[in-house]
Amino acid sequence: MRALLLLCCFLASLLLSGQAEETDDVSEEAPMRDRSHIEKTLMLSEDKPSDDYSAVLQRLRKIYHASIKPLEQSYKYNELRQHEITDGEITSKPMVLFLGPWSVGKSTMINYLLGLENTRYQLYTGAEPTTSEFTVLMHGPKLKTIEGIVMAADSARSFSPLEKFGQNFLEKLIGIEVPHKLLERVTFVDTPGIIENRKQQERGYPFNDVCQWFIDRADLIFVVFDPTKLDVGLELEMLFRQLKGRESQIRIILNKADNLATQMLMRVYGALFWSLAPLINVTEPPRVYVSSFWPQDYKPDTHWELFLKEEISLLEDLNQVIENRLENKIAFIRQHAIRVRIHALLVDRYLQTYREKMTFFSDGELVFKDIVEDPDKFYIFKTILAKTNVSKFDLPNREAYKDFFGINPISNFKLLSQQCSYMGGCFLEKIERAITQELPSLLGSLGLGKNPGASNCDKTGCGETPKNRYKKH
Ligand SMILES: Nc1nc2c(ncn2[C@@H]2O[C@H](COP(=O)(O)OP(=O)(O)OP(=O)(O)O)[C@@H](O)[C@H]2O)c(=O)[nH]1
Ligand SMILES: [Mg+2]
Repeated sequence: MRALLLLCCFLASLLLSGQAEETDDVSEEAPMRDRSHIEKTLMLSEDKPSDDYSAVLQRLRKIYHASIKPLEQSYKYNELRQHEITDGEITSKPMVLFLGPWSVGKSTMINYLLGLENTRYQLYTGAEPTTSEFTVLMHGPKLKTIEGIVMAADSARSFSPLEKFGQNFLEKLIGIEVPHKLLERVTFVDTPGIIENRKQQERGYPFNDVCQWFIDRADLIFVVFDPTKLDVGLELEMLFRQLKGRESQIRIILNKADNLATQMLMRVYGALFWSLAPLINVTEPPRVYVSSFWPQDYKPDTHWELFLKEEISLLEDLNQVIENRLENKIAFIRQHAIRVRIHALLVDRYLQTYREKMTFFSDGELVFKDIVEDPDKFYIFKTILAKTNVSKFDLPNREAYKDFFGINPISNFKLLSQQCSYMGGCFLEKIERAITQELPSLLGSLGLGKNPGASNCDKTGCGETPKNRYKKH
């Protein structure tokens, strides 16, 4: 069966590569597309000092260390969400992530946006599955490749937490430093394409977990499709499950639209929505860009004006992310702080309940097991909702606390009321001050705090759920 599948794949890639010879390859003579709209939309010729925001980022780092991290560590938040924030992450540039099935043109698109094709910097592309590494394209003074193990060892970079995915994965991680203007403002991440009949374990590392790590941190996520790969299999379904909660960062790209006649394109567009609809659970449909992101000139008998407009819209979208990078970073840290606060309140509530139920003769383990098994019987979550002005949509999954307390016995924790010091104040007060005052006023100091009430939000009552932060075109 397996041999048959492999044979099919081989034949399919032969067929595709045959096609590619006719249509896909960027031959020497193929007329190249004018790139001026890219330079113009991304304002690449303008000299923007890259470190003019560093003062704000330093301030943000300080708030995080002084007001958020103590509570995060004290209640082991990292073991609940596996999300530890490093300094590198606070000061890092916006990340643009490319995901999608194999051979849909992700690497070609990165080459095109950066103008890398036919240079020694270009990413390897081809009609068969080509990219096998998570490739991070960053800015650097000269072309340099950095091994995954080196990237993970360098705590100044935001990639050091990736070490936890193991050595096998680090061999599949590669950094490329390129002296390119756009990379002074963003970091691109190319990923291996999804192959439906490949099992996770065949890759030798937890592919889905790694994807999730990048998804959680990306500022913009391009999910690329091509007209020949619209079917949704288990792997892609899994990917969309992982994208849940990041809907405002997702942009769907129907690439290689230059390959199709208009009528066909309309059908394919409809089919794409039809396949994706069950996977995307939001009221607002995702933004879909239909174009061809490669350097060859648009074919004259296609709707090239539309493709060009779509391309410019996508570039404007990218520009927005660059422009909003500080607001997004502050919003991201604030959202993290809100989650840490809720987690601390919950652990505190579990602990209070445990102490209330304990008598001199009770078996501590049994009493706590009872509470963890059925927290609703003890009104744990309801009390948090009623007393602390937390949105019910922000409450974490109850089941996660069974695992959490499985590895962290309740006796390891102190009550919130005991986490105060004479000089430093209370951990809870500090994080609340960060959420309601310090972070909103840092946002306001950018001159962009459009919400006049932002700095007086009543305890976490405002803006708890992230807004769609990017303008749509
Ligand atoms: N006609 C057309 N072909 C394209 C376009 N973009 C990419 N291609 C071709 O599609 C093939 C696959 O491109 P890649 O960039 O390697 O695709 P990928 O998504 O990175 O693939 P993996 O790394 O295997 O996941 C190459 O032969 C490209 O020349 C496009 O806009 N139009
Ligand atoms: Mg690729």
